[in-house]
Amino acid sequence: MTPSVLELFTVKPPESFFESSRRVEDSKIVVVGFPYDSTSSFRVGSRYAPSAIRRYTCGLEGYCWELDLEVSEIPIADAGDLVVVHGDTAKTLKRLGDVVEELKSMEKVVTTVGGEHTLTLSAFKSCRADGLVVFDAHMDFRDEYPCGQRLSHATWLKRLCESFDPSKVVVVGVRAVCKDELREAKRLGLTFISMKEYRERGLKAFRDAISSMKGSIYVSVDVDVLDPAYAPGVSNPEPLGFTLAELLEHVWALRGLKIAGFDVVEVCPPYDNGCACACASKILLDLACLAWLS
Ligand SMILES: [Mn+2]
Repeated sequence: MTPSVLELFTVKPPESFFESSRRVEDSKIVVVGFPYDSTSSFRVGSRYAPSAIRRYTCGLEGYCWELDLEVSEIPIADAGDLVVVHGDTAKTLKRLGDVVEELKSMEKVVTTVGGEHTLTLSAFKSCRADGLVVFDAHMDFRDEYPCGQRLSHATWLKRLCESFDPSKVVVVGVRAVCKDELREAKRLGLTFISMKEYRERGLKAFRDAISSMKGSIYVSVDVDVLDPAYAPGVSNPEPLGFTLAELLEHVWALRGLKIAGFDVVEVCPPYDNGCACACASKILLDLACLAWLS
């Protein structure tokens, strides 16, 4: 029998997310690890995050107070890690896209755990959502980064918006940009909420931004949206970020929207003291609960 793309391009690690032993066929939410960090420009090591976060999800109490749901009640499966090709971002993203596509054809909600943020470019397209919500300290809207490199962790959103309406994207928690990308984001009509705006308007800024969203959404959480005090182990730490409670209030505000897929990216275990992995696990738990209720 010919193996499926999923069988061909994933490997099963010894532990599984949330200690799930369910099979992909018997689940609604399927988690895929993306152990890739070849375009990381500052602190490398997010390739180790899928296995580190797996371990932390097994140690976390799986009850979500806000949604009154326990992770064991959710049909969730761990499909293992993508077999990546280090140094070949295009090939690795194509492979992830094929795997996500196959899972979507089985009507699954796909969760990808990075790894670097470039994965969203591929996973979002294959999930075919109508809107995109990104939590990130950065805008990732540069045309090239570094100079001459069009496909990287700092350019993926610019590439994504070449084939997707930027007004259907909401980026939250922005505080680290260069002037050029800010100008370009405004020119193209990208919706974004800076930390400055959040401090002035609170959660209302986000509620207003998502009020016009229709159909299904994809949610991407770059853990560096949190303040480094809460999540020190990320690839590009930026001060003046959210507390985990502030971030989760935004996540809970998504209740009522249909979630087609989501990801949690940029945790960098070699620089972590356990806090970023614990935060990433909690974010995954609440998003999984939210996706199941949607
Ligand atoms: Mn970022």
